[in-house]
Amino acid sequence: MAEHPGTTSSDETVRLTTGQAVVRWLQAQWSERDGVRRRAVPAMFGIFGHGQVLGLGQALAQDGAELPLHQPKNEQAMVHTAMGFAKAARRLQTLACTASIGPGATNMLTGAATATVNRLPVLLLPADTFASRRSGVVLQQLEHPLAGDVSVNDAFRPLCRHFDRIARPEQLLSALPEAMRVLLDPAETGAVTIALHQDTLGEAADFPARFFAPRTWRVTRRPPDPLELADALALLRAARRPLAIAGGGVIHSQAEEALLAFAQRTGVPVAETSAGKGAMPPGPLALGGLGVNGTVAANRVAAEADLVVCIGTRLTDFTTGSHSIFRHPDVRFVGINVCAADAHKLSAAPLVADARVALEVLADAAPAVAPAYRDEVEAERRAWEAALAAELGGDGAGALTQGEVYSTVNAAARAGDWVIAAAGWAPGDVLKAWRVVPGSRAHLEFGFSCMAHEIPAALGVRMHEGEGGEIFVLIGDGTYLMGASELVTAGQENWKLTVVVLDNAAFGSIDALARGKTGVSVGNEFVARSDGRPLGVDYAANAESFGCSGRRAEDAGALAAALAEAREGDVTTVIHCPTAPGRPLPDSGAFWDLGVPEEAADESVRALAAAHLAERERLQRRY
Ligand SMILES: Cc1ncc(C[n+]2csc(CCOP(=O)(O)OP(=O)(O)O)c2C)c(N)n1
Repeated sequence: MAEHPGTTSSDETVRLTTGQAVVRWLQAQWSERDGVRRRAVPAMFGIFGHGQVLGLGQALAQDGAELPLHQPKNEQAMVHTAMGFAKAARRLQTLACTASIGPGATNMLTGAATATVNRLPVLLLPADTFASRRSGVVLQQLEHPLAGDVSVNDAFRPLCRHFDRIARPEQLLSALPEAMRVLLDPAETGAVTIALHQDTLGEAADFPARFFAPRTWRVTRRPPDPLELADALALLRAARRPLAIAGGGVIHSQAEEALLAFAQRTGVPVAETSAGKGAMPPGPLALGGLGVNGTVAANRVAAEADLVVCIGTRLTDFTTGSHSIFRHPDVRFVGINVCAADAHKLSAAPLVADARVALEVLADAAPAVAPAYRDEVEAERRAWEAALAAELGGDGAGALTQGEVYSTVNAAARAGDWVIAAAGWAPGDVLKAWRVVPGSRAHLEFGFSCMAHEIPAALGVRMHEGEGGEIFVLIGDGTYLMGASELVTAGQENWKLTVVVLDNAAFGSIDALARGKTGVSVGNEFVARSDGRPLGVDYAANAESFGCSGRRAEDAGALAAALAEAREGDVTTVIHCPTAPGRPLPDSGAFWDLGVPEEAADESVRALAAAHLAERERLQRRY
C-alpha cells in the first residue's frame, strides 16, 4: 500500500480527526504468518446514523481509499460476515464493522458474542454518546439511573475479548495497537470493540506521522514446551486405545496436513468437532463428528478410549456428550491448544502450543497403535458408513427427507466449494453426514449456534475466497425467516451463494427436542393462530424479490438439477426444499444433559424426566 507522506521524519505530526486517524491506521496494518503477509483489516462494513456519519463517514470518504466500505442490511449480519471472512482467512484477517449509537450498536451485540464464543476476530466500532455532554442527552442515548458514564456500549464488555472507549483523539495511540494485538493473538482473539464518542470522532489532534507507517504483526506458532511435550509423549506411549479430537484450532492453524500425517504415522483415529469439521479428510482413520451431533463410530471409539488427545477444541458439552462420552475408567487427556484455559480442560496434561507445530513433533515421536486396535476402529467406521448410507435415501412416500437433501447437495460438492450451517438440524446433520470433499471446506458455527449467522457468514467467505467454487448454505425455514435480508447484499456486491432452504414448516429441531424430552411442544410450528393452517411461505419467490434466482425442489432429482443450474449461473440461487418433518438422521447415541422439569402435572412428562435423570446418573462423569 502507499505510505502516507511524512512518515520518515520522527518528529513529524499529522493533524487528523479521530475518525480519520482510525481509517488511516487500519489501512497500514498487516499480518504475517509463515512468511505470507496480508492486510489485517482490508475492508469495513457499516450502517451509518447520526453517531458516526460525520466523524467516520467523512473520514472514509477522505482517507479510506484502501478501506472499502460495504453496506449490510443489518448490523448483526455484518458481524457474522466478518466472522465468515475471518474463518476463511484462518484468523489472519478480519473486517471492521461500524454502527451508529444506540440500536445500531446493540444490534452488533449478538454478533460480538458469536465471534467471541467461536474465537474468531472481529473489530467493532460502535459510535457512543457525546463525551463532552455538550449537547445533553443525545438521540438514542440510554440514561442509566445509577451511572452517568454508562452507555449501551457497556453491554459489549462481557461479550468481547477487549473493550475500549475513545474520549480523546490521542487515546488511539495506545488503543488501536492493543486492539490489533488481541485480534491477531491466536490465544486471545474474539470480538474487539472500540466505542467512539460521537463528538470525539470529529475532534482533531496532531498525531505522530510514524503512527501511520505500515506495520506488520507477526502471528507466531508457539512451540511446545519440552516438559509438557515429554508428558504428552509419555501418555501416548502408555496408551492402548488413543483417540484424537480435531477442533477449530486445527483449521485456524492450517494444521490439516500435519494432522493427517500424525494419524497415518501413529494409527491414532481422529474425530472432529463442529468447528473442526473438515480438519481430517475422509479415509480409514477419520471417524467423523464426535458427541451429540457425532457419528456412532466416533462415539463408540471415544467410549473406550484410554487417552484422548484434544487438539484446538473448547470441549463443549455437545462434544463431550455433557461429560458422558469418555467412559474408560482410567481415561486421560492431552490438551493441545494455544489457549491455556482450553489446554487444561478435563484436567488434561496441557501442551500449550500451536496445533501444527505440536502435531509435527508428535508425529515424529509418538508410537504406532497396535494393528488390532486399528482394525477395530476400521470396523466401527465401516459399520457407521453403512448405517448412514441406508438412512440418507428417501422415505418412500415421495417427500424429500433431510438426509436426501444433504446427500444430494453433498454429491454436487467439489474441491473449492464450501458448506455453511449454524442452527437447527443443519449443523448437526452436516457434522454427522457430510463428506468434506478434499480441497473443499466447511464452516459450522455451533459454538453459539446463532440462527441468521449463515447467509451473512457465507458472504464473508465469498468475499475472502473470491469467485470460484460454490458456497452452499444449508438452513431451515425458521433461520431463513430470521435472517434472509443479506441476500440483497449478495446481489448488490455480486457475491454468489447457493442457499438451500429445508422447509419443514417449523422450528423443527426444537419441536422434536421438546417432544422427545417433555412429550409436548409449544410455539414451534409455522401455523396460523386462527385455524392452524400452514403459513405456506414461498421462499423461492421471496428470494426472487431480493434479486436472487429462486427454485423449488420437491424431489432429489429436481434438487440436483437446481444445484447444477446454480453452479452454472452467476447470481445467488435460493432452492426451496419442502421436507418431510420429523425424520432426522440416525442418532449418535450420545447423551445430552438438557435438565428436566422437576415438577410436572402430566405423568408422561414425569416419566421422561425420570428416564433422563437415570441416564445422567449412569453416564455423566465429573472429571
Ligand atoms: C438467534 C437464535 N434464536 C434461537 C435459537 C434456538 N434455536 C435453535 S434451532 C431453532 C430452530 C431453527 O429452525 P429452522 O431454521 O427452521 O431449522 P430446523 O430446526 O427446522 O432444522 C431455534 C429456535 C438459536 N439457535 N438462535
